[in-house]
Amino acid sequence: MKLESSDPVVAQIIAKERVRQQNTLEMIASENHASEAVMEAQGSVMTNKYAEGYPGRRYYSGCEHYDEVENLAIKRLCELFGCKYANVQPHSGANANFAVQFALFNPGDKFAAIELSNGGHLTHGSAVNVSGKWLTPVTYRLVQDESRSDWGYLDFDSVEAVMKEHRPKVIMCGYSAYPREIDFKKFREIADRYNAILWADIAHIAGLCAGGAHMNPFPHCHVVTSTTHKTLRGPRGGIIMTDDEELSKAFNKAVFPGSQGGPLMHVIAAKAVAFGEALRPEFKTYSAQVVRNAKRLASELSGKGYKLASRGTDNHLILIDLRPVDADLTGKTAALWLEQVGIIANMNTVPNESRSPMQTSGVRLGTPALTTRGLLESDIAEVAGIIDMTLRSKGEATKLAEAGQRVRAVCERFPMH
Ligand code: DSN
Repeated sequence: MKLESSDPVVAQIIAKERVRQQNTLEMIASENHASEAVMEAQGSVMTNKYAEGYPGRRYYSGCEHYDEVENLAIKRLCELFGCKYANVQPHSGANANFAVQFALFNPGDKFAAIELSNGGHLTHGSAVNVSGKWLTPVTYRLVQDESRSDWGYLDFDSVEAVMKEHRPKVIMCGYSAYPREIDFKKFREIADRYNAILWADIAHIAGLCAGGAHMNPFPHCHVVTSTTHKTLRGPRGGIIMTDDEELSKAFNKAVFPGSQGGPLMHVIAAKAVAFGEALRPEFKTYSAQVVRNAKRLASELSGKGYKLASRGTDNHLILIDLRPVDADLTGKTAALWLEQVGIIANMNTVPNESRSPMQTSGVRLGTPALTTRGLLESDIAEVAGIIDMTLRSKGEATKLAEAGQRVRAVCERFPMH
């Protein structure tokens, strides 16, 4: 029986969410709109089966089509990133990272990662995450000196210094709020000098790497983890990739039976669809446009007086420091006003943050979802104008209402498919 007849209450909630997505501009840098084909695979009969184990080595009968779809997902993913081995079973990016840590480390082992306040992720050694509680992160940072032209860029001197002092067995790179290109080759040179494993978490930029709009982590990184639902535009999930056969065996064991049970085979089917989409030429065009749109957003907002982390962007996101425009405006209030007008964004800490992570002085904005809806640079200029109007509104109802009307006009021009 169709959902609408069997459970109209849930059907209505889903219908309302569809309308919300249609009527708002999604600018959370880690979100996107998956295709109908991805959602169809995810909502299919593939949800009905247990398939613990790996293709050809399952614990339950009846897995032939699950083997087929998982092998296809692996093959497409390896082709996409030019690597030899992949595990497509992690339920999320955090699960992928946990499995890699479970495979590589003993409790207490050291690894180098960026300071969380400089754009890292909870799973990269935060004190409240297992990676910070059971392991020993030693941290590098971004260039702090604002008189330098590379202010806000990765500080490779601090990476080298942390390797020299602590000799961790792993260097992690890849970030949640870093607007610049990551030089994986340079990281590898440092890793080689200290005989360390180089691990990139490309959750945010995976789609840009796949589409050629960002340097590919292969062949430079020994291990690469990612989510599949951000710039890669697939279903929510995680992946692990490597060129090293021994490491790949260790990661497979760490995913199952190490840290997960039955894989989400309907999600793996949807991952296969998304990887297939990302292999098409249109995806190259998409990822290049994501970056062009983010660059235009950055230049428009800079031109209106906003301070941006690292003064701009090379990828899909920008980080605005609100303090020079309005010293009293917190990231929390800014995100609230933006939501009121129909622009969905998140508050974020900024370099030299003076407020708590629950208030922040910044807002993070991304262009992956708007680009999926078809917005080009000139449309992004209009969006930047609306953002400016909202952030300078002081919360006045008439100004927010006018900004809201402008958002609705943009939404109507770009229907969600
Ligand atoms: N929550 C994701 C983000 O927004 O960057 C990272 O996991």
